[in-house]
Amino acid sequence: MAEQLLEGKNVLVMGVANKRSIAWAIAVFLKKAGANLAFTYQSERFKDKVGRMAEGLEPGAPLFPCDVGIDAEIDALADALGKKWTKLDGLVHSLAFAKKEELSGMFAETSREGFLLAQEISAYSLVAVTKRLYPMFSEGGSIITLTFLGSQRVVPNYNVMGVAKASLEASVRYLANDLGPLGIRVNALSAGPIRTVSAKGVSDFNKMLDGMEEKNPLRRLVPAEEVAGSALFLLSDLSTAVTGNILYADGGYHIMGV
Ligand code: NAD
Ligand code: IMJ
Repeated sequence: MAEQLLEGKNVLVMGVANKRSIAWAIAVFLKKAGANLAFTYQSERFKDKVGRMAEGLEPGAPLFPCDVGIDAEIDALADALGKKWTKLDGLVHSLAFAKKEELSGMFAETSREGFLLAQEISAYSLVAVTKRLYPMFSEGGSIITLTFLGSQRVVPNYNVMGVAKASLEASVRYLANDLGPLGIRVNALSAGPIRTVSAKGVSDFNKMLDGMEEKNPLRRLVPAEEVAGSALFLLSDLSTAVTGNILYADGGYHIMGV
């Protein structure tokens, strides 16, 4: 059944760095559902690795560089993708960045530069990429981004990223309103903590994972492969009535009080 869900659909996946990336787990799932995939990578440093992974999953899959901090690279991505595909049906935005020094200690110590950088890469990038790519969604489609509960609640050390994710989630609502008339849906998927490069080195991460597992209604953490199931739902025609939503794929953790 899931084999047919994305048959004939073209989906661009942004944010694969390695096999642990949430974007990668999503790509693997989308492929199983029959999607045609294209990938972007952040910089030369990731080119060979992401290229090999993409080639293994889908031989000949289009692959483009795109540092979302550089408008010219987003323009070049849109041009290059337009030459490969005549239409786009799905976009996975799975990337974020803040300076490491802003992700511990007091949020009150956040620098102006660090605040703006987190906003630029982690929130504005969704707007920037959508702005260039929505004209390619000629038959409508679905855009998803990845977010985290730290946007709504204070999560220790998440700091400037929490504020950037709040901005990202609000951007999802404004984009959903703009693009709804074109049949393009925009949603965010709020994942629980997952051990990826982006979670590496987070102070007390292991302690936090233990605490969250105990408190979680499902009494377990949710791996990227399960988040991918919700991504498939949001990208497929099963969710044609869903837009502007924040879907929690966190085992229910977000409902808990104490
Ligand atoms: P990851 O490190 O594998 O992915 C982050 C990606 O962001 C990388 O591919 C990196 O190349 C990309 N990136 C950073 N700066 C960029 C730039 N300037 N231009 C282009 N790409 C850039 O980690 P992940 O955990 O898979 O993170 C993916 C998304 O999931 C992020 O938005 C993150 O906030 C979100 N998320 C992660 C968790 C978690 O616990 N790991 C939980 C909820 C949400
Ligand atoms: C990140 C920092 C602090 C607490 C955190 C996280 N918790 C979780 C994460 C509790 C789950 C991971 N997460 C949800 C993210 O969105 C991570 C974003 C991120 C991570 C890094 C680490 C390396 C770096 N910059 C980063 N920028 C963004 O230099």
